[in-house]
Amino acid sequence: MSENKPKTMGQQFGRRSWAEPWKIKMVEPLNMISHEERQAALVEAGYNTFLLKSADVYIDLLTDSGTSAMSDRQWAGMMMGDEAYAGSRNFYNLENAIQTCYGYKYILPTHQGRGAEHLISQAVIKKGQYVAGNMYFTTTRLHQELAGGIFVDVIIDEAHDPANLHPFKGNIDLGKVEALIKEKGAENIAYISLAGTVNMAGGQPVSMQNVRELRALCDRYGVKIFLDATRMAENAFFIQEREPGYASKSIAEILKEFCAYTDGAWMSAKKDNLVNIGGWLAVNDWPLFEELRNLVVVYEGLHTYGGLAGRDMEAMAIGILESVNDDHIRSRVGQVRYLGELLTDWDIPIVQPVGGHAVFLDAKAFYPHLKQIEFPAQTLAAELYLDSGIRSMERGIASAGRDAKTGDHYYPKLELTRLTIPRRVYTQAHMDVVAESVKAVYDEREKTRGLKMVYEPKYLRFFQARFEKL
Ligand code: PLI
Repeated sequence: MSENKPKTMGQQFGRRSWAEPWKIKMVEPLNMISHEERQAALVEAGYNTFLLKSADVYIDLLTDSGTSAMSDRQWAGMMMGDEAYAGSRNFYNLENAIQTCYGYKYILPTHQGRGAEHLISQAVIKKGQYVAGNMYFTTTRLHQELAGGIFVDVIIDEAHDPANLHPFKGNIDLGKVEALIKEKGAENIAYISLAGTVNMAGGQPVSMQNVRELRALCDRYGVKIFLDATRMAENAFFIQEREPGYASKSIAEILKEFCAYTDGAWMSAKKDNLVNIGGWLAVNDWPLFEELRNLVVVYEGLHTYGGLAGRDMEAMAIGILESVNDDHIRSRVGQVRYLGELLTDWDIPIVQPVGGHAVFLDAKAFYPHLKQIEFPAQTLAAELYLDSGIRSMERGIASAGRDAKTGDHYYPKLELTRLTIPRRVYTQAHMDVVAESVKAVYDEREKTRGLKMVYEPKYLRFFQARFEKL
């Protein structure tokens, strides 16, 4: 092993194998179509993995969003749906689970994460205000911009370097935040948009020390902090593993302590909370809650269902309690890490350290001969599908979109292809198959040509854009 090669977590910390804290009761068949059929499906989908039919996919690593397997308890909870229009008992169970695990006072359900992002952005951002965040997320930034906000990235510089081994690459650079507040004035900062873990950086965590210091800084200037809690349980795992003083604290304790430094949170429950649909919004401030509670009836549904069925809220309430179980999180992150370590052992360039929900292939290093405007990460996702029917997702220039003011492409430093692992769905053998396919595509990398975009929708273009081979 060369000296500069990043050490895997196993090499750094020693290794004892983990196993999933569950066994399988029901299975869903997988099907792999032929190479010729995959080639035709790819052309039909405009080389965009979002436009493939699920039936044409073998192992689906497009996203961890809404793709979890629910537990027997959650399925039983679905049968306990109280489908009343108002005041469903499942809402109160959900409210209780969020208050218990995340610690916020006032809760609203929403149909999914972006429903909550819409409401908080509309309620809190005044036109022309700045929103400072630890790297953008696609839907989050769009809702902030649609509300008139101007997003400013204040993540630490290390986050933009795929090879940097900083243990908390999701951290906020407090110097950048303070400089922004001083330059623009605290009254012109709508809030700090803090995400744990940071999706676009590779599922990288934020440390407790960082949020504690951020709180102190924001208190000095009277600035609010709202948390994107979508993968906060996974973030808590990294704090437990890496931050002094937290090794003997439970995921539940760490999660609650972290949230206590923030003024509220929005959630895509389709990730950490182990459901196929749902989201929520939670704040501690009553006047703000009153405004949000009023807005939710306009866009989502009454404040005790927010666009969800009673059964969905029940599954979510149970999923929240399961999501803070230490053994669950350890095996969940452990599976992602297992895949990352296989690829690291083969010298395949990925974002290091391996994050919480996905392994991110470094497409710039994978295809150094492709310019960024030839969509290396999109190309890699297409090649992987062609090789083995594995579906991944672009997280590079296509996802970054265009500057709303100038209309130019954003050219993000990170040009990544995400192998996102659904929770409790695939086995270790599936991870082996995935790693071998990535290796096969890597071995062919020098022959690979890029793509050009031939259709570009106005909003969140990566979902529906179409490409052709150069
Ligand atoms: O997909 P939604 O609307 O439930 O949630 C939006 C959303 C908000 N924040 C973060 C950090 C996300 O990752 C997120 C959705 N992520 C998707 C769909 C993903 O594939 O990563």
